[in-house]
Amino acid sequence: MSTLLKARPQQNSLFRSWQGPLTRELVQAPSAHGLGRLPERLQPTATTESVCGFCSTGCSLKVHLRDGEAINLSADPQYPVNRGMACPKGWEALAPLSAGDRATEPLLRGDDGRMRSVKWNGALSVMVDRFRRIQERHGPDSLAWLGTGQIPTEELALLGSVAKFVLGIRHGDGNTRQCMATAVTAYKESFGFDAPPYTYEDFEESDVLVFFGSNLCIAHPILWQRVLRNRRNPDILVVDPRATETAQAATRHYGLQPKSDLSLVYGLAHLLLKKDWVDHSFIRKHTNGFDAFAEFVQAFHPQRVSAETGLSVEQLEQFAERIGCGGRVSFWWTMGVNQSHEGVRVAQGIINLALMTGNIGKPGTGANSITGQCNAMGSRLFSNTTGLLGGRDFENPQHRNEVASILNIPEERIPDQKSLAYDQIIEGIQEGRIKGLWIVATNSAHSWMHQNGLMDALRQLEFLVVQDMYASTETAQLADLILPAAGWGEKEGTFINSERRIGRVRKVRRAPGEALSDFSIFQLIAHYAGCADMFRDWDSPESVFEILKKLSRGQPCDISGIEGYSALENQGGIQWPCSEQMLSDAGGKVAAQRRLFEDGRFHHEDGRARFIFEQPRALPEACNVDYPFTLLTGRGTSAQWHTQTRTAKSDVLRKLYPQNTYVELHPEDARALELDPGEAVQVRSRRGSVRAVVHVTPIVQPGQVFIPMHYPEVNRLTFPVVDPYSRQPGYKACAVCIEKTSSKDLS
Ligand SMILES: Nc1nc2c(c(=O)[nH]1)N[C@H]1C(S)=C(S)[C@@H](COP(=O)(O)OP(=O)(O)OC[C@H]3O[C@@H](n4cnc5c(=O)[nH]c(N)nc54)[C@H](O)[C@@H]3O)O[C@H]1N2
Ligand SMILES: Nc1nc2c(c(=O)[nH]1)N[C@H]1C(S)=C(S)[C@@H](COP(=O)(O)OP(=O)(O)OC[C@H]3O[C@@H](n4cnc5c(=O)[nH]c(N)nc54)[C@H](O)[C@@H]3O)O[C@H]1N2
Ligand code: SF4
Ligand SMILES: [Mo]
Repeated sequence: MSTLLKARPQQNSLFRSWQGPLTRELVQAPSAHGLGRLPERLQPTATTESVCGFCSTGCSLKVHLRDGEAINLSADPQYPVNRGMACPKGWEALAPLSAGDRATEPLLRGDDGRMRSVKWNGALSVMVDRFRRIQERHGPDSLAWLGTGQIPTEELALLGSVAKFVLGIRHGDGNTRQCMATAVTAYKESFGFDAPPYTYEDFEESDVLVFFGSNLCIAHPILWQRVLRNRRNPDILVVDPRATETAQAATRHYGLQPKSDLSLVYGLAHLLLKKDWVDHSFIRKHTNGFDAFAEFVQAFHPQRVSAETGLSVEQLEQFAERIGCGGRVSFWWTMGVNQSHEGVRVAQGIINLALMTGNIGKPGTGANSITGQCNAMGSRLFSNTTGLLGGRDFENPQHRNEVASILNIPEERIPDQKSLAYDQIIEGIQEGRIKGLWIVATNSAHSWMHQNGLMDALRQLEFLVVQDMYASTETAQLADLILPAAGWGEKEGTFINSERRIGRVRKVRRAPGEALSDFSIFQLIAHYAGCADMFRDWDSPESVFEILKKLSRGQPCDISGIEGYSALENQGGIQWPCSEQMLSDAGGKVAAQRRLFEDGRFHHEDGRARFIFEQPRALPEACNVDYPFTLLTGRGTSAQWHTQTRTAKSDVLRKLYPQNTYVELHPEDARALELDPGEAVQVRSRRGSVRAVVHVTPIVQPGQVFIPMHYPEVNRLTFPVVDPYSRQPGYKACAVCIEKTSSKDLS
């Protein structure tokens, strides 16, 4: 292995980001930062385990209880995912539960515009009644809901079933659209099912790990720790326009131009073919469409790709060599790929690289999309939004028939068309077709693109219901009815993590005031809608888990072999699939780490994976003289979670990130604009403007700027574009300008 490739990255202090050195320290010595400390008089009397409710890593936390209530927690040393580690958010997971702005009673907006507390029966009768009247006046499709990937699977399935089968709301989508829709579509088309193939052990088993648009150190710090445990002295290649913490820790950083990934992956395929670093036998036996793909990439010669990506021909050749000669190669991607106007094709381009080199179904390999939210995968399979329960299709009559007979409901209750996607729901509101909206566990008014457009749409609604832990979120403030929900730690269920591992989530605290679990709220809504009977068997999360097992039987995500919650608790979570057949073949216990496609059989009817490709398209909003910078957005620190409704409530976490909105700007650009670090600027796009403090750093390239998504104004700037196949927003590139403001330093 060439020593050049193994060279450590530059250790330039200017590269230090806010978050950098903290991450490692926090994982290894959290108490030095005040995490996990407990006064002696408060020693616990019992301990239980629960999977963390922030990111999709799915770490298990040991929750220490006194008189049945959680008083503290620590990282679980036994769990196969995190092995005794947790990031700052995990250590502080209990803090947000005690926040002063928790929603503790239902609140209803009166005619005078003021919110007043109401009893649950009043709140839910009003909700059902208002929704019914809207449907009577404007037709059945005048309602919609927006859900989440952050509540247990049992709750998601109940929400999707009550909404579609009881309330007759056909259009439901979730914040997973903002996050995973691209990976879902890419996998379905390429593999025949939404099936991320890896197990976390692959981080430790690879010789070459390639990360596309993934800032693992910040967004999945414990997965990064798994990479660090790799004993094969791996090459770590990071493809990201920014020199992120992850890029700095890598052996190679490919700082490409934003949204030039498609050209890059085709250029790599071109070079692999030219050198014949290709697994012809795997391609012949297990794939379709390779010849057309090989023909297509002929046009992506290195000079062209160099011009389009900004990477040199030598860099491209080196990159291809690492893939072609590196041994076990695993490809990983996250939001730098998914959130793009052509994300599906980029993801499939990455899948093509894995297929053509035979890097799939073996240890240390795979085309691996890393999920984001704690239960994004549960939402993908069981939320009954885009897909019918259990990874099925609403448009497939046989699938509708199966679900109707498993659930014992009339088949006509199951819509025979797909739901509108998130952006189409918002468009429906703007065009006056959708009049009532129910938002559950997502903060759209902060997180959706082109915020000013979204706010106008939400204000146009006749009735907006927001079901959240907090009454103070940007979205809740616009609601006509707020339903107070219990949060993580206050309810039971399961999450599915990035490696398809189903893990237990437990109630370790009582919810404040009259707040109820989302599960209870959905049950009550079915009751007030007069359909409680239909859900008689859905009387607890554990009984819903049994229903999910039935719904999954025979599907690629078959979990019918999991004996129940106790099996999940005793075995450190269990990955899907785990069918009855697999269980009996394995003598009663399946292996703790399993990857998919070991037999080379994919989920298309002919068992083959497909090579899918398309010409790259131009950036939807290019820079010009008026808007000369490309704005990138994403995660800021390992201590901040999304719209900050939870993480901002922890005193410890608040110390770990800058309080004011900041924009990262390259030193050359700062010089040209005569800006000093810490100065205040306006960042302006064609849609809005944000005041921010300048952070001068070569982490960003000249001509590019970065603002973390955690600050409430960032989406005033973003450009409303979606990938045409996945309808996932392209949050990660729009044109902005930077203007000096006369106001004082904000820092
Ligand atoms: N601390 C923390 N952790 C989180 C979250 C959080 O809010 N806070 N959220 C969770 C969720 S839901 C998700 S989805 C994940 C997201 O995890 P990541 O996707 O890793 O995080 P991001 O910072 O959104 O984006 C990753 C990188 O994409 C890069 N990028 C931008 N444009 C391009 C491009 O055109 N090409 C390439 N190759 N890269 C590009 C950005 O510079 C950024 O460094 O994180 C999860 N983990
Ligand atoms: N510019 C830009 N925008 C982005 C992104 C980006 O990279 N750049 N990333 C996108 C991505 S990947 C994602 S996933 C989204 C995330 O966007 P959101 O989903 O809007 O972000 P969260 O802050 O996680 O919102 C979750 C909401 O649910 C509430 N909540 C938490 N737990 C519970 C519960 O158990 N029950 C109920 N009822 N409520 C609960 C929280 O208080 C919060 O209001 O943001 C997207 N937006
Ligand atoms: S890495 Fe993710 S799952 Fe693990 S403790 Fe941190 S937020 Fe929780
Ligand atoms: Mo996400």
